[in-house]
Amino acid sequence: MKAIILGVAGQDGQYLAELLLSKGYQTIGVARRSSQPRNYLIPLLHKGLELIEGDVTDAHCMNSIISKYKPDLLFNLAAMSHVHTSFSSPSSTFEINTISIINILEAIRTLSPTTRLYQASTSEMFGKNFTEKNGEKYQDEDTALLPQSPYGISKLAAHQAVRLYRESYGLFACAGILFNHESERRGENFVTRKITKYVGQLAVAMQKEPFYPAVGHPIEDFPKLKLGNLNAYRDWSHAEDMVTAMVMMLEADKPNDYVVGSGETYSVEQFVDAAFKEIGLNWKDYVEIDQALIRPAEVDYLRANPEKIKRELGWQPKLDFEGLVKRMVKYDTERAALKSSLYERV
Ligand code: G4F
Repeated sequence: MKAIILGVAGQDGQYLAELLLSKGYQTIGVARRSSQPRNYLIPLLHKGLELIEGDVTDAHCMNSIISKYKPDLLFNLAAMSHVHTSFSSPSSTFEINTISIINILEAIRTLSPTTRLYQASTSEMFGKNFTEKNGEKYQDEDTALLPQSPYGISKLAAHQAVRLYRESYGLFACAGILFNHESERRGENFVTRKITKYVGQLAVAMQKEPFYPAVGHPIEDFPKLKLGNLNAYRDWSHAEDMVTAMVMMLEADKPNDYVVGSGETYSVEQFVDAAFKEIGLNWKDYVEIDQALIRPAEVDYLRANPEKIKRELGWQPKLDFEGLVKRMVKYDTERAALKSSLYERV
């Protein structure tokens, strides 16, 4: 069985490649051309990943990849995924997130109609909406979609295109409406990783008083952590749990869309608090609000109701919020310590 991952270089692409390879799939990873070497993909190449260059915004490129490999499974994880950035780059966000899926769907429909497609949809599509029932607030597959960012709108258009092609042409096309998912491989401009990276550096700086070479600031002059809105609530999971859901969707008997998340919600402030508590500090002494990081529109409350995927496909997350924070802080502390010791040796 053959699987292609579009967007293999990102957090989810890496975990998904590991999972598919462990399940015995021939796995082809597609990434945009980069002038920087992607050394972090070397372990995956050793495990058997075939890495090729490709761009989802180029229809010709999608046609040639899909007609050459005719994969059993195709995962579209390629995206401009940073919500705040989408406000300053709305056109390119649409090109990368929306035009791309039309290229992919058309290539599958005309060249490889038995290929099963996974589309990375997102809880950002709910925007301000939630369902309120029996005193609980959540989003599920029936909650109306009302995105609050160019990113959310671009993903909603892509989501609808996947449904349309499934219903009109009978393609096996699924969309996973994934809530926030994080890890030690998360990009450093997303809020969780930004926080844990800072906390890790602070932890090492405290041990190495009075000077912390990897950052170049003495502990008494350690720069503040600048954050935006701390009052937004998110449903945070580990990315490894999420890629398991992606594969379950494409290995199922019939195509469907599913909400995937932990079912719990925590504010950004609660994440900050939990991360600082890991190193025994009070976040209020280190965090500063920067108005430039406040978005023109915000999604205030996200909490998944993942009952459908649990019931129909048997999905269960392994790591909870506390475990996620611990794992990320531990990783970033060890990383900061390693960088610091390497610096001292040269
Ligand atoms: O980490 P974030 O940038 O993630 P956001 O906007 O929720 O989007 C992520 O999850 C979506 C799923 O719901 C994905 F579709 C999307 O691709 C991405 O993976 O921000 C989380 C919250 C926001 O409310 C933001 O306003 O944190 C708040 N925040 C506060 N200070 C910050 C910051 N976000 C970022 N990135 N950086 C800050 O300094």
